[in-house]
Amino acid sequence: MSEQLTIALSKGRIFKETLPLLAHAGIEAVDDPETSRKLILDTNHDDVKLVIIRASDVPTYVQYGAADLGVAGKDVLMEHGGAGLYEPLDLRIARCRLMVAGHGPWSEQAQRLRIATKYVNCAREYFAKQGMQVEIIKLYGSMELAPLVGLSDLIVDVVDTGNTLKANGLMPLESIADISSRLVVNKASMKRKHTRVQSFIDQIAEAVRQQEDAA
Ligand code: PRT
Ligand code: MG
Repeated sequence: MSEQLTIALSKGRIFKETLPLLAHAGIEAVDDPETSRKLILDTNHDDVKLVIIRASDVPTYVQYGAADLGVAGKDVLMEHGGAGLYEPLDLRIARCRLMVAGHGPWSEQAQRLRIATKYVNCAREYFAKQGMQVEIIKLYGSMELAPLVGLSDLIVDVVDTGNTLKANGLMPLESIADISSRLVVNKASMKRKHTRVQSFIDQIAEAVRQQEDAA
């Protein structure tokens, strides 16, 4: 008897960097999500499917059991809050930092500082810990634009090379967290499909170790 395993992934860097880890567990995608319009990808195993969704939707699919497992950035997981999820493994891929950025160091001012971000929960918590009263402005992308057009004083976003900040005349100011992608597992799947899920986790863990050793 073989149980179905559904794994949620996002296109782009997470898919690209997860593929070699899946290959180590003997799983290969039949279609390429960058060219296919399919949202459910078959693999070389009849009982393993990949669902391709927005990065920020991965925790939700796994939380509700629509996928047994998923790969999501720690930034996305911190923002989601992690309810209903186990996070058994740091995949050490898609690494970056969650940062505060702006034109320059901020100073106390009469009005509350305005922060543009898609990470509203992370930003609120960070500035509260600093004892700063701020106004959070929710955006869905291109946060770097906000300070340039006077929408906000600062942004909270993930930064890798910093080139995007630089190209827009911004600088990194404070680091909130080091980010990498994590394997997440639905809590009910972990119980009901324990042997299958645990052996998948073990194989991916071994792949991560091998990749680290090779680096
Ligand atoms: O694109 P979409 O809105 O669908 O979702 P997404 O942007 O969340 O997905 P995706 O695939 O871009 O990112 C998935 C995950 O990759 C994120 O949740 C992070 O955990 C991780 N990651 C690693 C990054 C980066 N590096 C990164 N550089 N996510 C986004 N970026 C952005 C960055 O914000 C900047 O705008 O890429 C741009 C280039 O970065 P620099 O600093 O190298 O110039
Ligand atoms: Mg993106």
